Amino acid sequence: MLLKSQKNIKKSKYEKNCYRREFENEIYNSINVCSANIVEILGFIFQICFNCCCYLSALNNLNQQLNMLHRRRFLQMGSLGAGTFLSGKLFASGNGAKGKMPLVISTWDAGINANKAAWQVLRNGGRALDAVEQGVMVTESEISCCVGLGANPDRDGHVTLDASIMDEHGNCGSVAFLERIKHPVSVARRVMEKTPHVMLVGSGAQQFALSEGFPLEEDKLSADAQKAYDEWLKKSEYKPQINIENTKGQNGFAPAKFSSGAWNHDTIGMLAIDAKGSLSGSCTTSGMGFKMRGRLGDSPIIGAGLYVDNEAGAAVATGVGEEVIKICGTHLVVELMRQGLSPEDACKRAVEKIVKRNGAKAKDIQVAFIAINKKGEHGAYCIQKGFNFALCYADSGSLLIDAKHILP
Ligand code: SD4
Repeated sequence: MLLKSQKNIKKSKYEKNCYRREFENEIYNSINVCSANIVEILGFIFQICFNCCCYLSALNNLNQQLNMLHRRRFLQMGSLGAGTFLSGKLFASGNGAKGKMPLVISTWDAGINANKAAWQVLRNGGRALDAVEQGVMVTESEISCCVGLGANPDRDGHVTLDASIMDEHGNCGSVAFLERIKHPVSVARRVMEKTPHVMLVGSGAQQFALSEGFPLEEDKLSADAQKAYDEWLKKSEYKPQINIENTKGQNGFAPAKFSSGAWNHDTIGMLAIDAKGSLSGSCTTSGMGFKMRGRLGDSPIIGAGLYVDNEAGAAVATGVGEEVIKICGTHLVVELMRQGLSPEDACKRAVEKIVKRNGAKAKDIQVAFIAINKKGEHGAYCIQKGFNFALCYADSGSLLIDAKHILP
């Protein structure tokens, strides 16, 4: 009996051991199955993540390619003259947040008076072309001033005048080396409107002016100009003055100020955009004071001293004309605006080009550009400190603004 029960006990121990081993095996197996599944699941998740990354990077690439395509198309449109598209779009936005229409800007402080006359035309819905002609005529009429017959003569003692004008249709006219005619800008307009030509010079320009009814003025220097010329003759030093303000009235090649108190600048350039969004520009000058007889600067040369393209913008230059001619300055500014640069950036690029090609000599040169684009935004830039321009877009009058400069 005892033996039997002992056997039973043994058997049950044995069975228990068997059960335990079986149970352990099962657990072990299920752990194996589980871990295999976990590895499989992780692999699956990894695969999904990998696919997502590939998909996102492909999307990103596609996006970049689309952007580049869009940008290339934009630049092409600018340079190929699809300015029509640009201007249409911009003009449709009318008086944008930054741009103003109508608006007039002109070079130097003499621009304040000139802008008044131009503004009268613009505020009454007049054409920008009439505004830029009538505006600078005011400066041409001032006797103690920088432009027109009251200005400084050439080194032989004769006042010779250059002027140009350009309208919204790309028509242009200019006169150069014109003597004894009070309003060269109006003669330039007649060349544009009444002849098949763009430019008339010297006695031919004078003959044309007389045939158009412009009176022949006296061959006499203004009191200020006579005084300055007598002074200049003492040394007869031929050294063009770059920036009259920088002389502080001393040791200047030409007197810094006229007896009227006006600064002795010898050019006015004016740009306007009218209520219809049409652009025009004008430029009139006696050229550099005490220049060589027969010398022409940039002012009568279309694309140098003045350029207007109604699809892109308008620009006018002042300063050492020779430097402006060498880079076709105002044409460059307008083309840069067509490519999307702001008027200020376009003017800056053009003066940078002059500075770059002159190297160390640039410190002796002053050139400034002013510009407006189709939105009525304006801008200016000059090589060195001292250039300012007058801006008018309201009855309250003009603001005189110092332009930014490249050199200190
Ligand atoms: C010229 N650009 O005859 C003119 C001079 C000028 O202010 O602008 N003076 O070269």
